[in-house]
Amino acid sequence: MQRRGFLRSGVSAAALVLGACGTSDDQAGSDEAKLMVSDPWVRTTTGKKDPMMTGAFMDITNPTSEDRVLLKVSTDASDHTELHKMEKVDGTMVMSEAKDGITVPKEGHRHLVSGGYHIMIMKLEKELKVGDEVKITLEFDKGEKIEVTAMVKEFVEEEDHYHTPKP
Ligand SMILES: [Cu+2]
Repeated sequence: MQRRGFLRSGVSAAALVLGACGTSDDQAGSDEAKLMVSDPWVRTTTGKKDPMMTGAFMDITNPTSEDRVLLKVSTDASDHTELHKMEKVDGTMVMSEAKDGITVPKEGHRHLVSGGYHIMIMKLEKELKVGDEVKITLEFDKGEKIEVTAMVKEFVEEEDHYHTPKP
């Protein structure tokens, strides 16, 4: 009963996100610069070779005067996410887990893209169709959590990024 399994895990993920929101102590009126996330989206799994996994992409802006690190991500689409990086090793793009997290440089940006650092959503039990929404919660090194709603989209250039360039 895959479907029932999905419903259960979906509910527990949503509860976790709510719990996280309840503990945040927002300093209203503070002029302290804050991390920002923009343009989040998730690649559709419709018609993909491996519909159990996909990537999430976005831009993270760090206006503060210190490097910050994205340590953990959770979603309401699956309980299984990883932070990944892609690097060129001997001329081939290789994907691996970013075990130390993803650094967002001070007074700078980090673009999460399919050919670089990105978020991997795994063990999906439901198709993510174009137009669906996925709630994503990002956790950073100083404990702040940012929740965003990512739209599911098609990514037509994917082959160019994920596959080894032709010799
Ligand atoms: Cu990946």
